[in-house]
Amino acid sequence: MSLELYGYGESVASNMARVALSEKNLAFKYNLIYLESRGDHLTKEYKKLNPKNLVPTLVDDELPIPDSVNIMRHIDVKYPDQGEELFPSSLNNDAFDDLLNFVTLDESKELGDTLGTTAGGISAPLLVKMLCKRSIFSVIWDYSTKHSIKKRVPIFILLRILGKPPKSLNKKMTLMLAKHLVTIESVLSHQGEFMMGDKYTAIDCCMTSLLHRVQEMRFGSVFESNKLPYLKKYWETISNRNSYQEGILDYVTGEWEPEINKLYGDGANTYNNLLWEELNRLLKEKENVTTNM
Ligand SMILES: N[C@@H](CCC(=O)N[C@@H](CS)C(=O)NCC(=O)O)C(=O)O
Repeated sequence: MSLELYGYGESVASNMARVALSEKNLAFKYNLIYLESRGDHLTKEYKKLNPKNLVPTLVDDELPIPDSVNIMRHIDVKYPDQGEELFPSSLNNDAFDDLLNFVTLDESKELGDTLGTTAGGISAPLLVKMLCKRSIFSVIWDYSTKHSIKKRVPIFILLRILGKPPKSLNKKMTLMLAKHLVTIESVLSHQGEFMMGDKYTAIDCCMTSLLHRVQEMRFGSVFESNKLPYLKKYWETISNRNSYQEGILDYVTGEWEPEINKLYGDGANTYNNLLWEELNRLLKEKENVTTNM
């Protein structure tokens, strides 16, 4: 058995795959692929492994498997008796698929439509900081000649030219984050330990990565408040599993942290108040619906 993973530390999708590998107790050789700051994912060699120029990619005995969800499915089929069962056959139903779609990072979906794509969206200020480590010329050249997802090219170039994301994007992603967190709170009101109830699944691998991103982007007050009690308890549960340390914290490159400190100092995300205004509004709306029923 030889497993190799290509990924980046501060990447939502790479974190999902690494959490899953840890939950399956699988060891692998790791290849760090720097994204916006160096463009390692845009090289010809890497494109042979991942034609979409995205991370992560797992290589299993020379077979490249791009995409975090495909990686999770592959290791779950190949190692059915090892670690957690990520796609339990007893949960093979529409509710599982819908929730999985909601928490994965799907490049065909609009930014903000799901919790998965929103986690990408709230990271925009950091992606720009990483892009700004390179000259405008090299970003324009690299992305326009080498990136295979053509609809992403003008976005990356525009972000590099502007030097920061437009306020309207940050605002929209914050409002979508509030909406999706309220949805997750409702899902977790079943009071089971995990997203699908009592059984840990691939959805929880994804959630570990998404909620880590919420924390990393200094929106962590949502895990401290009693206004979202189920979310608070859930974060406590998944962040205390070994896979959080082994799949995420152990792989942080350190590229983001100084930039996050420059943006927010010791404090919360600049949009944290907006997040709470929206959360309070949505929670009140939900309460009114319940009391009027
Ligand atoms: N559906 C893919 C999405 C992968 C993805 O979007 N990866 C991001 C990092 S989290 C990436 O490679 N971004 C680089 C780029 O878009 O240029 C998966 O789940 O693996």
